[in-house]
Amino acid sequence: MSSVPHYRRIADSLVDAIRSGSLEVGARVPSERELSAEFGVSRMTARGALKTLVEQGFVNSVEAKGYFVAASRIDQRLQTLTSFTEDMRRSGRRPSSIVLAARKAEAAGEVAARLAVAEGASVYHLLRLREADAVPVALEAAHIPESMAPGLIESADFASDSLYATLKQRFGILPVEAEQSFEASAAGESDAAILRVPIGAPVLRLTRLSLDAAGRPLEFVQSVYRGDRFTMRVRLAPGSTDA
Ligand code: 16G
Repeated sequence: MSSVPHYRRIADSLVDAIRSGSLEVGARVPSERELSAEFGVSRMTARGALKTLVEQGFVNSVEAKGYFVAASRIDQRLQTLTSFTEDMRRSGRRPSSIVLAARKAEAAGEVAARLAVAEGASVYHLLRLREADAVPVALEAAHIPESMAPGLIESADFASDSLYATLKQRFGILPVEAEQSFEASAAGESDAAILRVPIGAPVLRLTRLSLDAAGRPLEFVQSVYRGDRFTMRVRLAPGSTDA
């Protein structure tokens, strides 16, 4: 007899059905009554399974209608400084990118200020549509000082290669510290078209400034993440605001 509680076993089998596509996004999930009959458990156990799936974001509960398969969200853990490629692989998804721009540019305004380079200094501009299992999920505009990684753009194919892996392998540099900010926003016309969401759909605007081991700014990234695809998760330690 397995030690996995019955509600967990039912939840797991529904997750398998969702992952395999036999229960598609928007499909009705069997009700408490149906699950209790199918698995030979009490209604309360069946309810526990459905509640677990709602908490994990696999299923939405619709008042008086039942439970429905939710569009799957990417669970993004924020305590480590990881790349998109690593995040997607960890969540069992296949990362890919469409390179919309990869060129040299002159630093100006906020980009120059955040990278602490002079206005007009040479930076690489890398604009990528990031995909998870071939679905567009984020638009990332990265700026990297040319002096940090001369020849960066020519040294990789960013449709498939990871920026962080390229920086590490080709240039021996790594982001070791970063500051990231999040703002809720609505997709404008061009972001909506690229991310394939309706105009005005909720998005998160993220910025990340990463520093290398010597504390030098390495990348300044302005991203637009689809609001319906991500859950940002952070673990909080006890502390006090006046620490
Ligand atoms: C993440 C980073 C981005 C970085 C990218 C590198 C955000 C919020 N986060 O998406 O700063 O450039 O990973 O990913 O933008 P890669 O190594 O897979 O190319």
